[in-house]
Amino acid sequence: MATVKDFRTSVKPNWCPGCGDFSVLAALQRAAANLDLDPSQMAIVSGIGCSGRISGYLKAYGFHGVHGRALLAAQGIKMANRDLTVIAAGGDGDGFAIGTNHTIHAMRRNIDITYIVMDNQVYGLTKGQTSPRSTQGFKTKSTPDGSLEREISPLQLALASGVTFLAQGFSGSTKELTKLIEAGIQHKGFSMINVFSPCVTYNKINTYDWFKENIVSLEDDPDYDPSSREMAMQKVMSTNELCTSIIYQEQRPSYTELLPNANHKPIVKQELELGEERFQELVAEFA
Ligand SMILES: Cc1ncc(C[n+]2csc(CCOP(=O)(O)OP(=O)(O)O)c2C)c(N)n1
Ligand code: SF4
Repeated sequence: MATVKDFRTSVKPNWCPGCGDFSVLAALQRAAANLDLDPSQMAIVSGIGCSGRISGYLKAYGFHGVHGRALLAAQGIKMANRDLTVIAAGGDGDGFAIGTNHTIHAMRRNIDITYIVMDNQVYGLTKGQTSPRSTQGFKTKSTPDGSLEREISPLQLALASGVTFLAQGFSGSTKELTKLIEAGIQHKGFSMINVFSPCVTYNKINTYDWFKENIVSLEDDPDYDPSSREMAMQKVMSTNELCTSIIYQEQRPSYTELLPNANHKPIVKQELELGEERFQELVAEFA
């Protein structure tokens, strides 16, 4: 049986004390242990940002990619070796600014990876500029008079893009977050988990206390049915996206299951030798 220790590296996170990303890392390690995953059969791909450093802190194959491009590498890895558990992770800037298109297309493609967004509603690594998740009026050095633009709505975006598993968690509730990550990893298809992960240094509005006062858990609503996309959309809109728990889940064939070579071995496990006869046949095709 795997333990949390199996997913720890010797590298000490350099996040600010109190950063919400610590809880995301802890929840991911705990979820991996609870699911008895093998670190050598797991890959984590991240973008650039404070949140993106997570790929160096989880013991698994790690790829610290380019800003906004975590999902590209993660999808490539999954297609080459669908036996791996693939996690993509990054900030709200990574996923909902520069990487928005990739997020949308990965969701409609329904490739079997888990995408964790550490949503602190600000750019942390580059020292506190406004992100597309910052609320209208949010003041930073880049918007001294307050952001003029409406914030993006990740949950509505996900539901409209055909996501098959959507959850939202909070770094102040690591237990609930662990359960959500476990469910996301177990889901066969694309799972997106948006996590309110406060930036204690640059976001003095959306703090732990603010979230505790404003978020509601859908688990408290006995009539809530996460298999209804319509109900999910209504709930997300009526709570102004401030809800946690599994918001929506449906089963649909994943991209890798639909691939024409789906019944063959994963690409990385296929024999490389062509054989002289087959080689000559190929050469003849292009002669
Ligand atoms: C192509 C590119 N554009 C911009 C940057 C600068 N940059 C690095 S991190 C970042 C935003 C970080 O915010 P977020 O993704 O929300 O992550 P956080 O640091 O808040 O966890 C930006 C704009 C970059 N590294 N590469
Ligand atoms: S700047 Fe913000 S997001 Fe970055 S490590 Fe510090 S608290 Fe976390």
